[in-house]
Amino acid sequence: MSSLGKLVEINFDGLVGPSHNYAGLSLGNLAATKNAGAISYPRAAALQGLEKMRSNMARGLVQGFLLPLPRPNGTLLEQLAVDDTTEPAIRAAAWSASSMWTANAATVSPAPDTADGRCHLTAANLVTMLHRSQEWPDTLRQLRIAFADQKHFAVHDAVPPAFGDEGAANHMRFCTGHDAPGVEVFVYGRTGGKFPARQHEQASRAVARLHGLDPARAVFIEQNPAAIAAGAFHNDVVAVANGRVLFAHAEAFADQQGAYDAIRAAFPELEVVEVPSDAVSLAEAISTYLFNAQLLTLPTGEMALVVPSECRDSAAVWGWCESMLASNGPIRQVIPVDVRQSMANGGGPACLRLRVVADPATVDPRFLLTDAKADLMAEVIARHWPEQIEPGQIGDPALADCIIAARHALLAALDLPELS
Ligand code: SUG
Repeated sequence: MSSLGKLVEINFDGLVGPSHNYAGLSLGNLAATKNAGAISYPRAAALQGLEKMRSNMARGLVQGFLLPLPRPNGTLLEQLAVDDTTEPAIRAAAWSASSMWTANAATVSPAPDTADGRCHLTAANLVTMLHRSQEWPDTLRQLRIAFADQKHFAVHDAVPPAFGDEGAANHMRFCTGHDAPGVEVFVYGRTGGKFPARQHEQASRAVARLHGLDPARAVFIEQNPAAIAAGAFHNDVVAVANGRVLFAHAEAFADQQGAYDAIRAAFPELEVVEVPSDAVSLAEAISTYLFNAQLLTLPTGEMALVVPSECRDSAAVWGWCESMLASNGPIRQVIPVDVRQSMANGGGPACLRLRVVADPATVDPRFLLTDAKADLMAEVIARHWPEQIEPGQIGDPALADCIIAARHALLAALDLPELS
């Protein structure tokens, strides 16, 4: 067993890349399909994400980040022999900034949960969607730099493509404290509905084995097929966990009571905060992304729910949040944040971050945010990120040059030449 320093949750947010656009590539992701063809604002999008990072850091939390992947992806364009006759969506895949949603970058098992006492990360293959399937080799490269310390981290290749894996978006961890072993819950979908089930049970089981989890502390639960059909393409659209708390919609799981019982059997301290369907319908939960929230333990010990500002615009959702706060439950604050550019592609506050429980001193410091670094990033974004991208510009060589140069400017500013 390695010696464990002070383990804290570090949120690694994906910085929104300069090619951020609305191409409508994700079937089953209602926001993304609805906004297909809209004009995107990459600069505003990146600054919104950075503001979220800054506000969490200002609350005393350790904040990390992962950087945009190289786009347009020349390898993918070549592999698909993209030419003037190719459908726009195929070309757009190679331009996607989807790596911003780092909840899909990997699944993470903190050191106290694993057989060898290291924190394990498995890059997610994301095979269900073309534009996301190109991410994992570059994500892996980045994870291997950020978590290069092999005494404390083990970074695994993605599981084979026969089994779709969408990473931490379908994974929840319960614990009484980060130094104690937790219980890890994997939520998978079954195919057959009108939209793809993106997380395969066998991918989840392989990840649990790769990470050396104790089978008594790993729970596998089926997502409600009705939730997938209603647009919950990942479990984190209808449920989120932190510490002892599971915050979930009443229709999140195929067998709701069975899911609670299975988690409680492995983790008796479980506290469920369930939102009933008559207070917030599945459709309203999905359009506001109430559950795609960051459920954070603040340094004071209080739990706060960082929700998209869309939640405040919904009378049903905001009313429910207010009554929850009045009821004196475990969640003591609800904090709206504006990530509307990401939301329009189906990515809320929780999609934008990968949680890694680790001693910050063991992480490559170039991936940890400071106020000065945030200022520097904001300057690079303001100078280099396109203000807007219209759908017809995807494929434009001048725009491609601008996007490539923008990313390189950021890598230079952050002293990460290995990623160029
Ligand atoms: O994979 N959207 C992403 C959103 C991911 C949200 N992540 C979590 N729930 N954790 C997706 O569907 C849209 C891109 C486009 O259509 O251009 C997109 O990929």
